[in-house]
Amino acid sequence: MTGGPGSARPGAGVAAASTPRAATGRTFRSLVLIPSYNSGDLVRATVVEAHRYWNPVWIVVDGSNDGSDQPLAALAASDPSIRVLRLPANQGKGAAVMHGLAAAERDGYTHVLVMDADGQHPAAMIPQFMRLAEADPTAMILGRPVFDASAPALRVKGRRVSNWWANLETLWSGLDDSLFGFRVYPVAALLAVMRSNRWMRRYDFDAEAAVRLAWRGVRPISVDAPCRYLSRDEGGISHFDYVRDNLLLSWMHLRLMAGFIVRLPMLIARRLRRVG
Ligand SMILES: Nc1nc2c(ncn2[C@@H]2O[C@H](COP(=O)(O)OP(=O)(O)OP(=O)(O)O)[C@@H](O)[C@H]2O)c(=O)[nH]1
Ligand SMILES: [Mg+2]
Repeated sequence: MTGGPGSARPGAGVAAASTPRAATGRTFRSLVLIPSYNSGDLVRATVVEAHRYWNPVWIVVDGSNDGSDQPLAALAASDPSIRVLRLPANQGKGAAVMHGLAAAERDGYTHVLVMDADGQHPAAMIPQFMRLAEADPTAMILGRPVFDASAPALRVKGRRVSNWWANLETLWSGLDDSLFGFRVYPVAALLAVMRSNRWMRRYDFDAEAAVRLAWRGVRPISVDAPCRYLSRDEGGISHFDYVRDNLLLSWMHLRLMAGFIVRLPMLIARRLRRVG
């Protein structure tokens, strides 16, 4: 495996040996990709924490104008396994991930673990997720969020609606959570899906990626992963806008339902093959 566990000492990660995979014929190479838009102080801490467990770690600064990219530049200057990519203007989470994916593809990476910049995701689980991806490089490894009391009830309930639709759209093929952003994706498959349509560039990325990859036959493997909501005092920051982003998600499910209807015979046939 190229790309490898960090050494639990920031900035001192070690790269493990390459592992050729029979399943894909390609060497499994993975990195951690963190899209960041105005993430405040948390993004630096998130990168340092992720780098304790993996290298390389790449950050896509999505047109941030809050100065949060400055400490990242310093980190990257001191450690070649940390890399900062920049978009000149804000383009949305999906567009930021896609920018990082294209660069990862150019550098020969087969898998990326995407995680949020805002300290909500469990960096300590990165090695486990990477191991699962390496064991089945054709699958996607999806975090199944385990919320604590810090999670706003409205958000927890709201995601059940999106999850229900995503499960219908994939004929209950195993997407436990459609929205959680802590995941390992096969790079080539996700880029193919994203290049085939002009959606998935903003907050509609996570759910649409899971559904479209499942349609493509990428098997979801779901793993429980804790998700924290940090308080304002802790620097907690969210760009989720209830009206704008719920409208975006509703439009997304509308077009995914259209895609679902077209694919229904294929999904039923696939289901029957699995049962038979
Ligand atoms: N919302 C948003 N996030 C972006 C954008 N570009 C990059 N991101 C990153 O995408 C990740 C998710 O953004 P959040 O606003 O926290 O969305 P979320 O985690 O689903 O929402 P919460 O559950 O409220 O935290 C963070 O790492 C952001 O920095 C963007 O244009 N909008
Ligand atoms: Mg968040």
